[in-house]
Amino acid sequence: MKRVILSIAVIAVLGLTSCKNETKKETETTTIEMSKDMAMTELSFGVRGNCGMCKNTIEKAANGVEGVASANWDVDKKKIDVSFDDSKTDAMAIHKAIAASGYDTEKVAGDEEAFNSLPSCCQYKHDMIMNKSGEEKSDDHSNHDH
Ligand SMILES: [Cu+2]
Repeated sequence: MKRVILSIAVIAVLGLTSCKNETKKETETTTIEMSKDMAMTELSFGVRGNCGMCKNTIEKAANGVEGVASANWDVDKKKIDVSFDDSKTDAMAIHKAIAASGYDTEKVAGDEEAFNSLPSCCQYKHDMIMNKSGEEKSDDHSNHDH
């Protein structure tokens, strides 16, 4: 009878131990995921462009920079959202890569030769307002004279 009680006690202890281990593992995984997120720098800045083709060119240029995880250019706001690993690259490298593809950014003017070889529909106006907020866009619309 004592043996039975003892083995039940052993099973109970083992059960508790394995539960504790599982909890610990979960905590560790969460910590690793969090530190990965923290290493990524989010950046938004203005980039001039006209259309979906511009979007492809701009995003391709940004994604071509080593360390860039994602790039999304907004055709309405003339703005790009970039996520990058700041141990591998920096904001200026991304501005320069986009400018080299022919597009103006807030900090670097687009390469003239690359601009001239863009399809004519993509040859945006150099005085175009970039990095517009959503609010400004709706203001523009209400100011139209019909
Ligand atoms: Cu275009």
